[in-house]
Amino acid sequence: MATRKTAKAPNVSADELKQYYKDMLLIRRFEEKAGQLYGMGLIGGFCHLYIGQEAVVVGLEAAAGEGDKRVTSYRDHGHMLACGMEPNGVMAELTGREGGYSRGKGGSMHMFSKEKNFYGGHGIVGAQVPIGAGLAFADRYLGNDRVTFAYFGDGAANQGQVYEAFNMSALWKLPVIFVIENNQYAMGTSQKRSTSTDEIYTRGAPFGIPGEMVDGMDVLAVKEAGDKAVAHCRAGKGPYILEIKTYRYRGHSMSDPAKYRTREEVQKMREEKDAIEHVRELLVSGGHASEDDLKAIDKEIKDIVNKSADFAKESPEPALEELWTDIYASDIPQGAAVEQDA
Ligand SMILES: Cc1ncc(C[n+]2csc(CCOP(=O)(O)OP(=O)(O)O)c2C)c(N)n1
Ligand SMILES: [Mg+2]
Repeated sequence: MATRKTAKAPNVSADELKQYYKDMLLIRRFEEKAGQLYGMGLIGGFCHLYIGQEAVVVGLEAAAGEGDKRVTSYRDHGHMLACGMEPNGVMAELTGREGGYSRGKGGSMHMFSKEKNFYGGHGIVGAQVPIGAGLAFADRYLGNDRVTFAYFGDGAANQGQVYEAFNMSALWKLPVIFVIENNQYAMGTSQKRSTSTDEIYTRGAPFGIPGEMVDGMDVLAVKEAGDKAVAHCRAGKGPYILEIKTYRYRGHSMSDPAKYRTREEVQKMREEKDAIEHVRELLVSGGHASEDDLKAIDKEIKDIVNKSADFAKESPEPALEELWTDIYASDIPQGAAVEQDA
């Protein structure tokens, strides 16, 4: 395949590089399996695959620290796996089974993990952005140095509520990184047809929010930009925008015939820009992994994914009584004694 040069020598250890490779491969193989299960009728409803975009979430998760939060859209399986949620629980949720993260009641777009600080999975375009600002507000209020990653798409970047969230975040110096996953399409509408600028990251400027564009097919570039954004937020300087240029190889959802772009366009991205191939080349050319090592990793990942599919198939459908659970929160902290900023 055509090689793409990384701007500079990777500033990460061989172990880190290998970990990025594994993390991205897990997302890809997991989603390929989800696509198969969908085709077999084992997954119903909507299912939006993340294949092609893996470097975005893996690079940013590598920049995140303990206690940091994340919230995203319906294209969310990659985010869940990258923040450490269990493949078994995610696959079981996709198939609507009791062993799933929402006990089979949420499906692809509605999974959460309090333990991993993953706040969904949201089907309303852009709705997660003010939620991200709210999560960051909570951390600012509590006086800790946690950071929230609020992911959204290029299409969502044209939503009014995004700018309301920008305004309040800037005003209150909230520790939130607005991550625009610019995969260049919003359903069948290309960025060129929908968006007034091809530099969406500049839209924070009127609010005084710094931003930058990042190559989302290069996990190292994403990690580096993530480190910078995290340091900015942790230092109490307020929000930061990362517009990460990426590409989805599959349709918008499983039911998209993808008539709005050519096969050649997709093929070219896969052949020339694929983020996983990029790291594979760095591992091999740097002498960090042999072809046999990579085969072993591939097998290890496939085993995890196959096990998650078996787990999902074996998990029962939720019992009827589940209809009445998880409706109201029962453990809302009352009058938590937190001191407000002066
Ligand atoms: C408020 C709202 N309007 C419209 C839709 C229908 N819809 C679902 S996804 C989508 C496109 C969003 O594109 P983008 O933000 O670029 O994210 P991507 O799917 O590319 O990850 C639209 C219009 C919706 N779910 N919610
Ligand atoms: Mg998009």
